[in-house]
Amino acid sequence: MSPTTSVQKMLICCLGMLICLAAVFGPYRIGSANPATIPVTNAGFEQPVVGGSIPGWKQTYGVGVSTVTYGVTNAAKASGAYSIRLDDASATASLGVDSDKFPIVAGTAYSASAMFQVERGTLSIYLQFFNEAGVRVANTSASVDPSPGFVKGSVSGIAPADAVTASVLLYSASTVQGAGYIDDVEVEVIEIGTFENLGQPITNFINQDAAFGRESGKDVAYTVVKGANDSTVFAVIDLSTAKVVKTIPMPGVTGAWGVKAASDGKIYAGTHYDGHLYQYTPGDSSLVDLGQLGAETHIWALVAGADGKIYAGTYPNAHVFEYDPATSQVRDLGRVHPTEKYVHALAYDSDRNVLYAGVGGSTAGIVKLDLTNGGSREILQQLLPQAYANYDFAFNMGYALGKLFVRLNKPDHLLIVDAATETVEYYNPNGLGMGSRVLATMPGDDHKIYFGGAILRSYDIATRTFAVEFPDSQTRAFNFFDGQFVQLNDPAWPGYTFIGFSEKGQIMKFNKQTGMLATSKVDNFGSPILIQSLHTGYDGNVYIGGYLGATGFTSYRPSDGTFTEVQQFGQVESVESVNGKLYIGTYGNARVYEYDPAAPWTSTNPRRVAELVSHGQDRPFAMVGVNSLSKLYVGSVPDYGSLSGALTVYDVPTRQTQVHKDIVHNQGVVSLTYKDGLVYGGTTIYGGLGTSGPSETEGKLFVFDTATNAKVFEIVPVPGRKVVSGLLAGPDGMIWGVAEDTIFKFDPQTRQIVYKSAKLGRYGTGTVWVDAFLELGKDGNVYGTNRQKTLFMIKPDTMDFIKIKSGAGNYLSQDAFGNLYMANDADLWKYTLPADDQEASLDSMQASIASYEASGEINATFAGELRYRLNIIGILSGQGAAQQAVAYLQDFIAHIGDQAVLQQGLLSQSASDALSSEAADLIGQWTS
Ligand SMILES: [Ca+2]
Repeated sequence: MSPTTSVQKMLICCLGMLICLAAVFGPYRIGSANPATIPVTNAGFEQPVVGGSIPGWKQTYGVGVSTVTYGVTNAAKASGAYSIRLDDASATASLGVDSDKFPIVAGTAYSASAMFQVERGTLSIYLQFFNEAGVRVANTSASVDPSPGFVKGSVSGIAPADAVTASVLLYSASTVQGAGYIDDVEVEVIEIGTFENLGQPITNFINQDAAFGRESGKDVAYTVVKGANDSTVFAVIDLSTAKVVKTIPMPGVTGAWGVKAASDGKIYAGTHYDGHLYQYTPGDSSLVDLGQLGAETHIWALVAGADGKIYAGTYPNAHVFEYDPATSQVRDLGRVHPTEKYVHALAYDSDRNVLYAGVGGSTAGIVKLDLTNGGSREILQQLLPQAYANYDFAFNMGYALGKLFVRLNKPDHLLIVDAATETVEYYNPNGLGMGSRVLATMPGDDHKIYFGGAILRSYDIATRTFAVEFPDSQTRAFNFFDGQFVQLNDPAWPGYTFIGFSEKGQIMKFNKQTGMLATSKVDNFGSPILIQSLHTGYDGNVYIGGYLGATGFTSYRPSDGTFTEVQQFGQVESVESVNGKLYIGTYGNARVYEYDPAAPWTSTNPRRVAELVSHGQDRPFAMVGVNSLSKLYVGSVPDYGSLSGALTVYDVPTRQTQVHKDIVHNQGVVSLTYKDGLVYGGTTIYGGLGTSGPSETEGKLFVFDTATNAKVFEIVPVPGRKVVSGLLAGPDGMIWGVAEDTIFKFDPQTRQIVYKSAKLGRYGTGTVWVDAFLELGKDGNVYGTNRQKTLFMIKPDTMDFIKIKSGAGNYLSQDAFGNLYMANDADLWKYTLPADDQEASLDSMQASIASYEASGEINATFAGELRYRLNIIGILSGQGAAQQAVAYLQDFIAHIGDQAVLQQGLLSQSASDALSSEAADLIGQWTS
């Protein structure tokens, strides 16, 4: 009889016994086995009071105030015969009794706790750190509310670098009148793990605009290459070699959406989020900072005017500015549209000295500014009275040969306006888009305007017809940021050759005479890319997405410490697994891709399986997969100008999506977790960019029933908080989450908030979508990070909050070995938990199963079966049948590693790996 068969038989006959045995084991594991305790003198207040003073303690607050009293008493105690009683009857004075200072080690984490029986107000416990001079250099506190019996109050903190001693302060604040008993003070060392910087997984060439010029006798392109960690540079690229030949650092600059050449050959760059205009004179080794344009934060467009003048379009107040090199003055031409926030595009009509400003954010518009007489008016409404409101932006614009080209957005629809008659010459919503940022013309040809680039097209102004320039209709290059015709002095490229410069440092050359197309990419320079997302896949690899745009997508393999090749892909916001397939959510139209990481990366792997733009969705920040339902749940933030986010249900077998738009009114969905048939969602009050601001004031937690496919409950977990994120099916059966500064717990049974504690910082004024992430650690503690780059740990039994590191990490993911990964800008950090000196045991395995079941990583029925198997193994082991117990444990390992079991989603790969490792450890103990 095989072990499996006999176990199955025993499973049937032992059904009743399971219930009893299962109850014996604790619900989860907490921390390491035996934390080191720091002795505190007279911690239990049992030592006799000498001459009115309590050994080991002295009053430090409220000395001499008659309405505040304290003393050792036998009226109540947590242990022994005595406790200390604090009674603060003053509404203005505070009362504090401090322990003797004890030596500590800088950089070490400590927790201080005591038993409290508070009768009135609140009493607090402080852990205070002191330097060599005895000056308090840090402190952390927690307060305890009234309770009928003794309850534990605790607080934690890491000793600062200059700290040498610490004390425990028992305290009633000046504004409260706390009274009650305190006993059994305890100070423990909290073990902290180790950090390792794994480097910058993604470097790339991120440029958002480009201009052409000549320098040192060569045709060059100019652009600004974005870099994280303050590494953005102005770059000069030799177009013949596609190499960066010069860079100039731009400290404090994030990037530049506008880089254009003026008519005098000077180059200008308009930056964000600082809203500065920079000037470069070809050949110089530095830039001239012309300062911030008014109070604007983003320069979205630049265009050359007459006599070396440059015009800039800005956000968030839709201004146009003029810089005149003759006077070195910036002139504010004012707000060009009363309600729209963006001037996203500019075109200059040199024939009439007119500037066109493409505005939008909410509704597209074109403002015509007469630079001669200062007049201005919106013309898009009269040009397209039926259609203008379908667009949110006049996104790109160019002027050439008497025609104004406009890329309306979205999608990209081309509008051609005859500037002289101000009439529509081309507009067809089923026809062409513009593609390129600007237009190009060829010297000596007054008829053709060139645009696009992915497909290079021309428009003949005489015949009003379009032509595809590439000889082969299947040829694709890329839409250009700037394009020009140049003579290359190379017989292989006769006459004029079109050169286009585009995103990612891509260069195209196309010769009209020969039909030859050549593309290249700048390959000798890259800047570190900000990490935008971190998620662990079913395969145990940590998937890393870069910011901004298709900057890079890679993964880290914890098994061998290597990174996979960086792929150019959309801005990845979320990665999740369903039944052995990865799903990738990308920003821009809220797309979802299915990806098989075991197969090569090709044009069809990843393959797009859903796109939510038609439902007004843009940013799929949250995904949770449910293997047993073969479903992927996607939470998203809406498109420009909208507040209505969505929860989308994607059914894997049928590839159908069901979008629950506005599932929480006028909020976006940024966090999801699953437990027992219910999806829990957290929301942000912030919608897409370009709205007039949130209409709601408080982020919510909602409950979605997967059986009825409907939202069944909604609650504000913490009043006044704008975002609810970091949702986690906690180790105690509660749904944990973070609402700005507050850690909260939601009871799925009673649907009430059962715990709230403000431990983090509040937000500023900016938009916040994704904030916190929580993970259940292998040690049973809950780990978290937030946008403020705090890595923290919470012990579920005491709710002790320990700030492990500040400035460490944003985003959080965990590998199968229990290591945590977080981002610090462009750097990937790994945090290894302190070594667990607890040996594996059947108890520890039972606890692991309970913990994985609580977090949804083991199916409930399957968890029951695994418990059963362990119970039987325990019985065999208890009867001295060690060999049989080992055989059953080996079978246990085979069972949880069975591909069929994993594919059915009965347990996750990481749960399988961890349990296997524990079981192997146990076999090692039993056979040694
Ligand atoms: Ca005592």
